[in-house]
Amino acid sequence: MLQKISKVLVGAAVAAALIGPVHAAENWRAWNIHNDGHPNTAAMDKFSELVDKATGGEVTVEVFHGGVLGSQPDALEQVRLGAIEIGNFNLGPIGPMVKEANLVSLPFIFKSVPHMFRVLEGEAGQTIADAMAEAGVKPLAWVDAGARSFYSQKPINAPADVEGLKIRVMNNDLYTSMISALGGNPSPMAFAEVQQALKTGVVDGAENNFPSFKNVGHYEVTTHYSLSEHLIIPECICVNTAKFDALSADMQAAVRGAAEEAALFQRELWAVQSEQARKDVEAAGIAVNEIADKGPFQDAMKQVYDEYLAANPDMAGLVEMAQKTE
Ligand code: BDP
Repeated sequence: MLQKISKVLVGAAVAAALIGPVHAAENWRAWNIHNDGHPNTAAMDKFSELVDKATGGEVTVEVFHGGVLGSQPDALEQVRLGAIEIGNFNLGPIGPMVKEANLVSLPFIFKSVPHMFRVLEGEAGQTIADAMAEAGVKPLAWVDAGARSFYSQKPINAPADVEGLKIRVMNNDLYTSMISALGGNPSPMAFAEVQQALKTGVVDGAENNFPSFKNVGHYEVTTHYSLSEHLIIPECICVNTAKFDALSADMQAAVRGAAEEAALFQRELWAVQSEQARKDVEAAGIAVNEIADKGPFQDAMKQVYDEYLAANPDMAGLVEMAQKTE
């Protein structure tokens, strides 16, 4: 009897060896705050498809849209802990957990979106990426999020127009300092609550790019969008570092390649859809105004930079690197 059992066991072991090592498939959950119709939603769906193909199904990614897995700061914490594996994150809410990432949250630090990508693709970007990976949120690819501008019930042309306004910002002390320096009252709040807050007058205004302004209906509860373009904050496809590092080298390359391809797709889509979003909100009655002189906004930020660098002297090198990048 014993002999029989051991023969069966040996047989099973031989069969397993012939089939090769058995990989348990990695089934990842992905966080995405956006809904259908937003370029990042399409890009995350594409990413999921590409990962499946590139890894032969060894890694799968199920994307949860509309922020159903939680607010952005909560989801970031979940990714750090490995409870959610991956997601499309904005670097704004990453600043409070990874100091280096805060470079991109300094108002007017970038001259344009292409300039922002040049900085990210250089040494400063590598420093940020390394620090994020160290903190458990590893960027696999950078994603475009355009420029953020103010919107409210009146046009904003000068800092004086912000005075006394309650403005919603994302969770990051740099944004509260930014609004205070303009004379406004900052109100940090989760993205999901902003539409209602604008509607009921809990806040007088907010700031975002055109696709997000449109996608979650902020344009339905405001009247003016003023092109301050005070923040150009990149986003990432970011993964829990330990989960990624545990993959074989081949699988890592496949997942990274899928993220890079999805990010390229996102950037193309972004260019087209942010133009379209602007046209759509204008057609719906939003008055978009250029700001003839952004100088006074930039001047007001001197105080933000001074306070920030006094508190974080070790960030001076990164700031200089970004400012010197052509
Ligand atoms: C959008 C970003 C998203 C942020 C949101 C916000 O894509 O990640 O959560 O702004 O303002 O543009 O909270």
